[in-house]
Amino acid sequence: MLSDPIVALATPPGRAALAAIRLSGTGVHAVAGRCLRPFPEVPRTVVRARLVHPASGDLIDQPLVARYAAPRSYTGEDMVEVFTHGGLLVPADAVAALVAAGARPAQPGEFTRRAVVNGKLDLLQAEATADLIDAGSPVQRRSALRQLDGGLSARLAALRTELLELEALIAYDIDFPEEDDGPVSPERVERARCAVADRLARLLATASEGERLREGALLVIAGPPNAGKSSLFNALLGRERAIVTEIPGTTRDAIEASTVIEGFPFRLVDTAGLRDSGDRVERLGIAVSRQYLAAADLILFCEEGEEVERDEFLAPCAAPVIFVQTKTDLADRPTARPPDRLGVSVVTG
Ligand SMILES: Nc1nc2c(ncn2[C@@H]2O[C@H](COP(=O)(O)OP(=O)(O)OP(=O)(O)O)[C@@H](O)[C@H]2O)c(=O)[nH]1
Ligand SMILES: [Mg+2]
Repeated sequence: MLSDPIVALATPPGRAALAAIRLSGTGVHAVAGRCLRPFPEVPRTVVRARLVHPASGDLIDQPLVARYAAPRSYTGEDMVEVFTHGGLLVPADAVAALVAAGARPAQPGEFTRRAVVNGKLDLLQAEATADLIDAGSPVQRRSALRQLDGGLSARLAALRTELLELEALIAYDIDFPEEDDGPVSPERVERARCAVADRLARLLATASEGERLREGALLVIAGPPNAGKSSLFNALLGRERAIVTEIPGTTRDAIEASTVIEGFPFRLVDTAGLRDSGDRVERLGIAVSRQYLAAADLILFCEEGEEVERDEFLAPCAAPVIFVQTKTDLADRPTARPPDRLGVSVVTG
C-alpha cells in the first residue's frame, strides 16, 4: 500500500543530544497516539510527551512531538515528528515501540518518494534533496538549494511550453496544407524550432558542469620524477597523504583524495613521475598517470627547472594545463622562471 503508516529514524544512530523520528501515512496519528501521551491535538504545534511501549507501557523517553495534517506536510500525508534523546538505545527503542503500535519501517527514500507521488516535490527537487544531504562543499550546497528551489524545474517547464507551441504551429500547417500563404509561414516554424534547439543545447551544455560539481573536478598533478608533485599534493590537501622522498620515482601509483578549494569540490590526484623507465612497476605507474591525464578536468604540470619533454605526455590531453615551477625557495635555479609558469614552494608556503 502506498500510504500505509511508515516510521524511520531521520538522524544517524550514535551518541548525540537528539534524534529525530518521522512517521507518515494514513492513520499515523492514531498509531503515534498509542505510544505518546499526550499526543498533540493541533497540527504544527510541538508538545512534550511521554513515549511508552504500547504493549508493556514501559517508559522509553520524554520526547518533543510535532503533528502535521495532510496535505500540509513534507510527504503531503498525515505526519508526526518525534524528537527523542540521542544515543544507540533510546531512538531504536522508540522506533520499535512505534512499529509495535502499527507503523512499518520505511524503505530508504520512501518519505521523499511519497512527497513526489503527492506532488510536494518534483523528481528534480527530490534529487536535489539527496544532493543537499551529500554536499561536501559550499558550492555544492548552493547548487542543490537552487535546484530544490525549482530553478531547473522552471527551465524544463519553459522548454516544454515552447515545444508544445512548436507542435501546435506544425499541426496547424498540416491541418490546413492548401493555404499557400497561410497564417503560419515556414520561416516562423523554423525560427521557433531554432529557438527550442538553442535552448536545449544550452541546457545540455550545463550537464557536464553539474556532474563536475557533484563528483568534484579531476585535478591531476603530473610531471617528471622528483619535481615535487607529492609535496604539492600534500600541501593542497593540508595533510601528509603521499610519501615524499628525494629518490626520483617515489610515487608509483596514482593517489586520489577529495578536497575543497575555494568552495569547489576537487578530486585531487598525485601521479607517478613521467619518464622513460626500464623498471616494470614504474612503467605500469606511468601508464596509470597517462590515463588520469587523459581524463583530467585540469592538469597541474610540475617542473623543477629546465623544461622537460612535455609534449610527449601532454599532447593527448584535452584538459587545460597550468605549468608549475616547483621549489622556488631554492636559490640555485639555473634561469629565471618563464612567465607561463606559476611558482610554488612547499618550504615557504
Ligand atoms: N626545497 C624544496 N624542496 C622540495 C619542495 N618540494 C619538494 N621538495 C623536495 O623534492 C624532493 C621530491 O619531492 P616529491 O614531492 O617526492 O616529488 P615527486 O614529484 O612526487 O617525485 P616522484 O614521486 O618521485 O615522481 C623531496 O626531497 C622534497 O622534499 C620545495 O618546494 N622546496
Ligand atoms: Mg611523488
